[in-house]
Amino acid sequence: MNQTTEHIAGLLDDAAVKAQAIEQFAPGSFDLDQAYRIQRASIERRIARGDGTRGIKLGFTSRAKMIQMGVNDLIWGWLTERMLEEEGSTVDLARYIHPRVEPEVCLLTRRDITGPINALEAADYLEAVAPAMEIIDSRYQNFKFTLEDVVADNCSSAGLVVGAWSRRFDRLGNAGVSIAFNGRSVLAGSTAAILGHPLRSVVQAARLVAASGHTLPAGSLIMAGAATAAQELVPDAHIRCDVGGLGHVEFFTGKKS
Ligand code: OOG
Ligand code: MG
Repeated sequence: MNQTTEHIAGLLDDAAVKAQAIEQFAPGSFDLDQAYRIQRASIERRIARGDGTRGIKLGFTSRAKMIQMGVNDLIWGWLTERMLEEEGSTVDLARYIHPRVEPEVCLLTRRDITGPINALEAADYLEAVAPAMEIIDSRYQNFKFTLEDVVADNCSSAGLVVGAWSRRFDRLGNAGVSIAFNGRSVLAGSTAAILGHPLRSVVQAARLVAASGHTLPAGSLIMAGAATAAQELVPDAHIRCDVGGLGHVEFFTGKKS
């Protein structure tokens, strides 16, 4: 691993730890392959501090997200134990730089994923599904990045809140999703926006992880990607996400620090 990969991983990791944004890298500083190596090197730093990988997330699985961020390729990053925020708890916004929330579904695997799988096989690899919210927090100033930048930054992963698990896989497709802040709806859409059907996120996850030379052990989480654009979190609020047929998930934000 060359110096630059480690160096850039260190800058991004520090930014996350200190909750302080850094400047975007100069265009062409690294290509996509190196961006994924930087991403992994930044995760290794978390692991060295006692954190552990818990699964993966997909990004830009919906048009709404691609349009919001001006980026148009599927990306993936790692989820770790310490990113898990407890459902119903109060999230400390001071841990984040400029957090945004996204309505998602989370899938729990029941078999090791060691290579590509197809859409018909996907449900067979799953133990359960839950309504979820992802808290993304770009380590770049003003949430501005190229595809390479955001991949190096572990795809803005910062937190996730997962609701109750069920085996209602039949309810996954075209379910209405919404997020409300203090009872007022701020985002609405459908799980159909996630690659047409969230089970396709499992297919893509398997393909991408296999291509990277990694495997996903049984019991991994897969965040399917946002169904809508992301919304900036505000302090002192009740945040609730409803996913039709799957239930809801909620948390609170703390006072401004
Ligand atoms: C990148 C992460 C995108 C999603 O669900 O599409 C993502 C970002 O927008 O900062 O998590
Ligand atoms: Mg997301």
